Amino acid sequence: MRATIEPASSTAGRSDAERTAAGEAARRRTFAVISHPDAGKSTLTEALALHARVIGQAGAVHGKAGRRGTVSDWMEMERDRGISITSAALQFSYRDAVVNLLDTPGHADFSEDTYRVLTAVDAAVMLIDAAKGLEAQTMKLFAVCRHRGIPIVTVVNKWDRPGKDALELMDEIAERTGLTPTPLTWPVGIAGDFRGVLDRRDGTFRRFTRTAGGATIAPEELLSAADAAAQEGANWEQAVEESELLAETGAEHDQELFLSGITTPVLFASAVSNFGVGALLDSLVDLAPPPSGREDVGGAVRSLDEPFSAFVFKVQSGMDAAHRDRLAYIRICTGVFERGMVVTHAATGRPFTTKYAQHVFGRERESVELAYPGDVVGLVNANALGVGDTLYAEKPVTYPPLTTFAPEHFAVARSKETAKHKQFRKGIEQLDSEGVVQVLRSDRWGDQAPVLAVVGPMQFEVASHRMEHEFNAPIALERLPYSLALRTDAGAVPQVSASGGAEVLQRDNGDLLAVFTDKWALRMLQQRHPSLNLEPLVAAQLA
Ligand SMILES: Nc1nc2c(ncn2[C@@H]2O[C@H](COP(=O)(O)OP(=O)(O)OP(=O)(O)O)[C@@H](O)[C@H]2O)c(=O)[nH]1
Ligand SMILES: [Mg+2]
Repeated sequence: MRATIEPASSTAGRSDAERTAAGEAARRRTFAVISHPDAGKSTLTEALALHARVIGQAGAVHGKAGRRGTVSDWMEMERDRGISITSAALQFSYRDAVVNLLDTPGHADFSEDTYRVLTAVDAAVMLIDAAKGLEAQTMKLFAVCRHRGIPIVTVVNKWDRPGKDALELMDEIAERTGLTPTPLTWPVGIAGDFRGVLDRRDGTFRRFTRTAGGATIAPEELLSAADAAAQEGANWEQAVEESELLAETGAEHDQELFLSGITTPVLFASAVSNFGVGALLDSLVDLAPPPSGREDVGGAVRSLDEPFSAFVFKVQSGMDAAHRDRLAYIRICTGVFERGMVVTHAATGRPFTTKYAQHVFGRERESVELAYPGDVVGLVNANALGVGDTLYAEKPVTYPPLTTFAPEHFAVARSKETAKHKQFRKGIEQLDSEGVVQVLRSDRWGDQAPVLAVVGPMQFEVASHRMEHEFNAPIALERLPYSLALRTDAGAVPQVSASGGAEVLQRDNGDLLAVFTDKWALRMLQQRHPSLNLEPLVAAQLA
């Protein structure tokens, strides 16, 4: 079954006077769903969309018989493997709010994509697998959110499966992240026997009912504490006792502490059965911060009511064989966006006409006429726009550029079929501009054999797959032994090139990268030539 997407009508029921940028921003909630691979982000994204009635039926990632793929994992490779390779955006209305939700890939190899998404959101939903607790990639993402001042709502997912003890999980969060968990809901029934949740805000019991395959909204019954005690007995008693224990340790929600990144509200859920999803959506609307003004490169804040401004956090093409176009995803920072408006591309000073603007989710597209701060909009055929670029109307502004991660894997790419030279060139150029891979060149390898540089080797697979299926130019990759890249300048080229286990490669924009097999090759060169200009890049794990 195909999903029917009904994007939020962002101005429904409002008078013109109320439709100011600041007024509309106040009801926007823009957040990313992040975690270690496989914790259930795409499944939760789907469940949230289902709950907001944006789609009629939830799918599973591995299109099980009778259930289609999740809406956000649209790429063929994603469906085959059941993982997310690239982020996806979804907008919907819920209560009086407009929610912009970004599902991100969990795999470390695609962490640059996740990182870019985190520059475009105001809050994050961190998923923890109830059985696994805090995993490596989750810890890194916690650190990124902390560094960027992004408040985190934590969801303990997969409570329908046997897993850890709920109190132990709270200890783990506190000890390993330094954030104080302040559960909003508390599970009734141990992991594997999920009866419902105790709503700690009013003491009621939200009992869940299983639906066939979890494909539709799970009905919730609201029971008073007395009824819950009578019907659930020991399970309820235990939840109440644990909740009281938490209260004694001060684990209560405090909005200020949450927004300043000291505490994290926690909810329990089973995304695949649609349990606890309604409470999460309500909490996000009630607690997640709306957009606020954004700092420009100089540190000055442009406020929400100033003229339109936005920045590109993602570029993607080939999303659909039927739409072979290039999309630049912008996050609107200030002002009102109207489709067709002519804005300025800060990097070049050139005008850019926003003729085709869309909300994109999976394979569904819907034209956007008006958008406000916090909204994510896909600009079609935005060939001039690159990741990190600023767009503005009237009053100039440039937002800080996005960090490029240091590549750690390198391979020479060659066309398998020499006759497909043109397609090869076009495809490589496209992958470079999207940031799927970084493309480097040097005299040593020649123009026909660019070097692809990536953070994680799965990016090579995506590049090969897309070169073959999208650009019709299959490639052969020859791995190079380098693992370390530093920025350098022309003055250092002779010394680096003459040194063992090293060479200099160039990006299309002229940037020079010195690459080394390992830190010893680098140290040897530095010992011999201490004054060479070699600047470290941001390491993926430190971003
Ligand atoms: N039992 C159970 N399984 C779940 C739940 N949520 C998701 N899953 C399953 O876990 C697997 C991974 O789910 P995804 O939603 O693809 O996970 P993800 O976090 O998006 O994974 P990546 O995008 O690759 O990082 C799938 O097989 C889901 O069906 C849950 O609440 N309970
Ligand atoms: Mg996913």
